[in-house]
Amino acid sequence: MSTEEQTERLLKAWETPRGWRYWSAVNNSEVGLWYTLTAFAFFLFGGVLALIMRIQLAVPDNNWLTPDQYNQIFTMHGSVMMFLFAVPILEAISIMLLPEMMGARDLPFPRLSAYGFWCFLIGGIFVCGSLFFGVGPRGGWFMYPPMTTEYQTGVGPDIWLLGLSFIEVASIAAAVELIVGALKCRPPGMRLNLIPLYAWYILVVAVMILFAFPPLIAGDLLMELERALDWPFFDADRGGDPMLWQHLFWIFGHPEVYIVFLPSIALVAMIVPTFAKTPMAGYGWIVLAAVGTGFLSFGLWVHHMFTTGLPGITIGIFSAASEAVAIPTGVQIFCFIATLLIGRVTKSVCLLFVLAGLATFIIGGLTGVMVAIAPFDYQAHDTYFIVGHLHYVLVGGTIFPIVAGFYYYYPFVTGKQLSERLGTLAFWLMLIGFNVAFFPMHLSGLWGMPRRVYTYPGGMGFDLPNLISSGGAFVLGAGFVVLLWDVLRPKGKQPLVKRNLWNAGTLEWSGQVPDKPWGIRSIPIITTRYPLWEQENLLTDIDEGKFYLPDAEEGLRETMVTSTVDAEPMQCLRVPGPTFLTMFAALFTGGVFIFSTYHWWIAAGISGLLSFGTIVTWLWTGTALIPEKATKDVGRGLTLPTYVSGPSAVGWWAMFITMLGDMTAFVSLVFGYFFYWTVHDTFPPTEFDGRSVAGPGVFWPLATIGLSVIAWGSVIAARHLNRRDRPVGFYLSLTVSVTSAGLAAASLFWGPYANGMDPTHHVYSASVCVLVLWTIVHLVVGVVMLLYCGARRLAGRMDATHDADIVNVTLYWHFLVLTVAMTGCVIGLFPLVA
Ligand code: HEM
Ligand SMILES: [Cu+2]
Repeated sequence: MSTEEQTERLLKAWETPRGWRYWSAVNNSEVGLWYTLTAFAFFLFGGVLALIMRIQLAVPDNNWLTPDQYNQIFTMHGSVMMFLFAVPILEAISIMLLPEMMGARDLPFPRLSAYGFWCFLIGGIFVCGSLFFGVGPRGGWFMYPPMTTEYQTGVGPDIWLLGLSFIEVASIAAAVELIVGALKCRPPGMRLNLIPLYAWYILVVAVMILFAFPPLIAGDLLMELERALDWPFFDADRGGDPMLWQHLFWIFGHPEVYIVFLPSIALVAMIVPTFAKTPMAGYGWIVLAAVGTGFLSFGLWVHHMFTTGLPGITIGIFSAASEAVAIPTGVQIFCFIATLLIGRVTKSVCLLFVLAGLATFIIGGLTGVMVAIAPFDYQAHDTYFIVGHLHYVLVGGTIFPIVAGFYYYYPFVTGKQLSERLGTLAFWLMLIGFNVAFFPMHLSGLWGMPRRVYTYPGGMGFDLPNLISSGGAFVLGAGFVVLLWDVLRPKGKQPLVKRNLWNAGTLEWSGQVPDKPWGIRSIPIITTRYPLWEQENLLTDIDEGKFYLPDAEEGLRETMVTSTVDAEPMQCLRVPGPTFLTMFAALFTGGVFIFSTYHWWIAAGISGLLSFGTIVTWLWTGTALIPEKATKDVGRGLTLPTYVSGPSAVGWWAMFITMLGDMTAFVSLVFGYFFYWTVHDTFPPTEFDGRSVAGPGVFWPLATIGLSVIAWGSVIAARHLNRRDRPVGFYLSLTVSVTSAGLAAASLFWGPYANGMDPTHHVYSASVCVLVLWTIVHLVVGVVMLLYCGARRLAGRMDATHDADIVNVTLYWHFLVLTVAMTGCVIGLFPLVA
C-alpha cells in the first residue's frame, strides 16, 4: 500500500470540520487552542480590573469608585485570575501539548475535553457578566462567611458559588483526562522514567486537582444550602461555625497555589534544556521534588489561618511544615540553574522570561518564608504586604513562565514566530513595571495599610508607595499590550518557520510545518528522554510511516494505549470525532447552575433533563462501542485488541479517578460533621432553642446499609452473569439491585423524615441531612447507570465479551457502597458512641 494513500486516509479521518461545523471539533489541538485563548481573554479582563483598582488607589481619599464597586472588582479580580485564568490556562496548554509530547494522536476522551471547554466558557462569561449588572460577589476570592452568608443579600455570592462550582467540575474533568492521558496514552517504550518532565508535573498537578477541588466543591455546597435553604452550617447562632469554611477553602486554596505554579514550572522544564542544548540535570530529583511539593502542599493550609485563634501547637506544626516546602521548591530551581550552567546557553526572549520568572518567584518565596513565621504573620496578615507577596509568587511562578511558554510554543501552534525585538521590549516593560508596582506594597503593608480597602486617608505615609504602585501597574500593563500586539499582528509575509526551529529534543517538535491534524504521522517507539536528539532517523521514520498506526484503513480515529509503567502496547483505541453534543451538553448543564442562581427551579429542572438526555446520547453513541473487528494489525507485525474492559481500559481508569475525587468531596462533608463534633460539648445535642433535636435513629440508616449491600452484591452478580452470557440471570440481578437501591434511598430518607429532623434547626440536623442528600443522589445515579447497562444489553451494544459498561458501573458501585456504609455509620451509629 503506498504511503500517499495512507497519508490521505489518515488526513481524512482526522480532518478538522470546516465552516460553522468547525465548532464541533473535539480534537485536542483545536480544543486546547480555544481553551488557551479563552483563558487568556479572562486574564486580560482580570488585568483590566487590576488597573481600575490601581487608578482608584493612586491617590488618597479617592472616590472615583464607590466602596461597593471596589469590593466587587477586587473579588472578581482575584476570582477571575485564580479560577478562570491560572488553573484553566494550564489545563488548556496541557490538553494541547501533552498528547504531542507523548506521540499520541489525541487524549483518550476528546469529547470530555470539549465538554470541559464549553462549560468553562459558559461559566466564565456568566461569572464575569455579573459585574456589568452591578451584582457581582463582594466577599473576596475566599468568600468568608458570615460576610457572604448573613450580610450579603442579592445573587452575588450565589453566582460565585454556583458559577465557579460549575467551572471546578470542568477542571476536574480535564484533570481526569490528563491523568489517564499521561498514564495510558504513551508511545511504546516510553517507560515512566522516560516521560517528559512536563508530563510528570501535569500528573502531579492533576492528582492535586483531584484532591484539592472537591473540598471546595463540598464547601460551596454547604454555603449554597445555607444561602438558599437556611441550613445553618456557618451560622454560629445555630451551632454552625464559619471556621469550617476556612478549613475547606484553604485545604483547596493552598494546594491551589502549587496547582498553578507547578505546570508553569513544567513549561520551564521544557524550555531550559532546549536553550541550554543539554538534557535536564537531575531528572529524578525534579520528579521527586515535584511529587514532594504536591504532598506537602496539602499539609500547609492552616498558615492562612494563623490569626484565627487556633491552639499554639497547631500553629507551630503548620508553620514548620510551611517552611519545609521551600526545600523541594529549591531543589527544582537548583536543577534548572545547574542545567543552564552545564549547557551552552543561547539567548532568547523565552529564556529571559524564564529567568525573570525564577528570580521573581524566589523573592516571593522569601517573603513567603517570612509570613510562614506566625508572629510575623500576625503583623502582616491582611495588609498590603500579603498582596505584594502573593503577586510575586503568582506572577513569578505563573505569569512569566507562561509568557515564556507563549514565545516558545507560538511557532508550534501557528508556524510563525513572535518578534524577538518586541519580545525584548515587552520583557523589560513587564519586569520593571511589575517590580515598581508590587515592591512598594511590601512597604505600605508593613507601615500598616490594610488590603481590600477602597481608599486610604492622606498623610499616613501611604500616598507615595501607592502612587508608585499605580504607575508601575500601567507599565506592566503596557508590556502585555506589546505582547498582545505581537500575538495578534498580521504575519502574512513572514515565512513559515522550519521544523523544530529551536532544535528541541522532545517529541512535540516532531510535527511538520504547517502541522497536520493527525497529531503524529506514525506512533514511534521511544527509548530516550530526548528522542529528537538521541534517536537516529526518528523524524524520517515517523514521516515514512515506519512506526505504529501509519494508516486509517477503517477511516476511524485511532491512537495507542500502553501499559502504565512500562508502556507496552495494549490496545488500539478508537477515539470519537467531531460532535455538537458536547457543546449542547455544556449549555444545558450550565443552565442548571445559572437558573438555580436565580431560584428559577422549573427552568433549572428542564435544563437538567435536557442535559441528562444529551449526555446519555453522547455516551450511548460514543463510548464502549463494539468494534467491527476484535483485533487490528497496527504495523510492525503487532496485533492489538480494539476493545478492552476492566483495569486495562481507559474508561475504567477514568471512572476510578473520578470516584477518587467524588469520595474526597464526600469525605470533606464527613469531616464537616466531625468538625462540629469537636467544637461542641455535646454533639449531637439533645435539645436546642427550646426544641428537642431529633436524629435519624439507628434502624433506618442500618437498613439502608443492608439494602445497599444487597444491591451491590447483585451488581457484581450481574457483571458475572453478563460475562457468562446468561441474559436472564443478568436482567434479574439488575432488577434486584435497582429495586434494593431504590429501597435503600427511600429508607435513608425515611430515617430523618419520620423522626422529624429539621435541617434549619441546628447544624447537627443540617450536617446529617447533607450526608443523606449526597448519598441519595449517588444512589439515584447508581440506579440510572444500571438501567443504562440493561438498555445497552437489550440494544445489543453490550454482550459477554464487550462488557466495559457494566464493569465500569460495578466500579462505581464499589465506591457507592462505601459511601452508603460511611453515611449509615456516621449518622446512625456515631451518636450512640459520642
Ligand atoms: C496586572 C497585574 C496585577 C495587578 C496590578 C494586580 C493588582 C491587585 C491589587 C491592587 C490587589 C489587592 C486588592 C485589595 O486588596 O484591595 C490584588 C489582589 C489579588 N490579585 Fe492581583 N493584580 C495583578 C495580577 C494578578 C495575577 C496575575 C493574579 C493571579 C494569577 C492575581 C491574583 C490576585 C489575588 C488572588 C488577589 C486577592 C484578591 C482578594 O483579596 O480577594 N493578580 N491584585
Ligand atoms: Cu498557602
